[in-house]
Amino acid sequence: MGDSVQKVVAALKDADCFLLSTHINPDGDGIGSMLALSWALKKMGKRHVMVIDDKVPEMFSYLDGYQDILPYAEGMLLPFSPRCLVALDVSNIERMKRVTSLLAEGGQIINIDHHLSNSNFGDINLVDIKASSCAEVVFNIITGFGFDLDMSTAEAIYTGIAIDTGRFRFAGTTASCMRITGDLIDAGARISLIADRLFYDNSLETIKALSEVLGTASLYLDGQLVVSSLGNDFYEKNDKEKIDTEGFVNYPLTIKGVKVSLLLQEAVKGVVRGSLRSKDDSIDVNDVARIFGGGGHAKAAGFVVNEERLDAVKAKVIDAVKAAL
Ligand SMILES: [Mn+2]
Repeated sequence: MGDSVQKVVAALKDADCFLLSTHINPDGDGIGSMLALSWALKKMGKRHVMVIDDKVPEMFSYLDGYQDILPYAEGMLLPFSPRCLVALDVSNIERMKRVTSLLAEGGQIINIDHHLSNSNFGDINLVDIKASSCAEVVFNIITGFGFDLDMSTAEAIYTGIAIDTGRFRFAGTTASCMRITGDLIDAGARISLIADRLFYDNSLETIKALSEVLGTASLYLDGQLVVSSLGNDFYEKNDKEKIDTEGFVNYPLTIKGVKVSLLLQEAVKGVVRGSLRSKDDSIDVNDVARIFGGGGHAKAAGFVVNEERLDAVKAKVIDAVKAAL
């Protein structure tokens, strides 16, 4: 776990001029965690900016403060020189890309996360691998400040928890996670609206991509592994910008007898992205992803391989899963 919630609370109270960030390809946990902490810093009168080295996904535009998240731009001017970088849901410092270059020389890094694969890159590291989400860790920090929860903060935290627990299904969905969720609803989080925005807002291209992925599903290793893919030809024939494959890897995992699901995608020619999910305690997909330079959690991990064909990557991952089973 590294440093304690109390230590982070004290460090945040001490410092000023914060730069909040999350990983590239940001998800609801990263965005929600950033916004929740931003509301707390605002209440304390602390100067802060939110910057990510990616586009800000439009699907989170229902969150209050969304419009204040800035995409990184070369030579961008900030209202102050950041003295403290708070990394949220970031397993590895490289995943923030160029955002780190905005931190003033000698500035400190506070690393708040829940990934098993976290490299503890911060000066302060609060990595709670038992937490359902980074948002849950942020909830504990905000509780440490002693504020009442407001609706904006509650919805940001709820978004992170709902996404990272796979709608309250995964192992991280503990009693304490559910109690926190109860507090968020008490604070006014509009859970029905959030569910609509997160899960019932697909494009036609996304549904066609899902059909394509499901059509490729094949079983390996006596039915313990299912592999599906979305090749570069599909991406080239359709509007890439409208395809969101988040969560696709979970569908084949529902097949009876399957322990691991692998989804391979080649959105950019020559760049193969792998997503791994496990529903069996006997196999840790974080270990498998690490072989390919990635990581994540025991039951959900990913990796990116450059300059290799999708079929070649597939054969290698099947071998790695075979060895891990
Ligand atoms: Mn997360």
